[in-house]
Amino acid sequence: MEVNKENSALIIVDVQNDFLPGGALAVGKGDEVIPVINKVKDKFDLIVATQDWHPANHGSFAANHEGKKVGESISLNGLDQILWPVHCVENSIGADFHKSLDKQNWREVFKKGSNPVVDSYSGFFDNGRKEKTGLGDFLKANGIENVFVTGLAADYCVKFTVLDALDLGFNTYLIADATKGVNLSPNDTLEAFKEMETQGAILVSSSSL
Ligand code: VGL
Ligand code: ZN
Repeated sequence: MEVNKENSALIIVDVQNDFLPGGALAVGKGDEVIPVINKVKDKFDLIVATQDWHPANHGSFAANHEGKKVGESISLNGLDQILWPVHCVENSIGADFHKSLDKQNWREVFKKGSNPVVDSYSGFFDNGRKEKTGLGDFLKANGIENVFVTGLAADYCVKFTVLDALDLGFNTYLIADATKGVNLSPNDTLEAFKEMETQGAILVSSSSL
């Protein structure tokens, strides 16, 4: 398929050091998405990125709940919350985008997860859907109808970004070879792919664009 540059955007989700091998919340083979994203980028005029950006006291960190371990769930402000290792703390190296990621021509970066009492997987809203990041309005203001989603992690932030994009009425494509999952359970990424497809996302490979 040919990407229509006029009304299509590339969304790069959370390609940050902490989600890459060696990082605090490393996604297996997460680094393999970088050359794919760098290459596919040339097909787009409008490129945006999201950045997980937590204060040190964030409620999604197991370390901030006495006696709780990574992977356990709690209720955070009324929402189910999986507890994660400390990651993507604002202004830390872990929160930086990977140095090999080509940031040329990025139009805007949307930070998420700054509110200590609510997590934010989607690039559009927090998990309670109370606050917008501005990404949806930005895309609409720029005449975008088609979004192509890439990045980390397939089973969390990429999935929820895709589901919200669909909900907001965008024709939503997942570039399947430009994402990798955390896989807390072994099949999580496969299940996430299925769920996104069921909800209307179109899975494409970068070589088909
Ligand atoms: C993410 C867990 C916690 C992600 C962010 O980017 O997928 N996952 N924070
Ligand atoms: Zn996070």
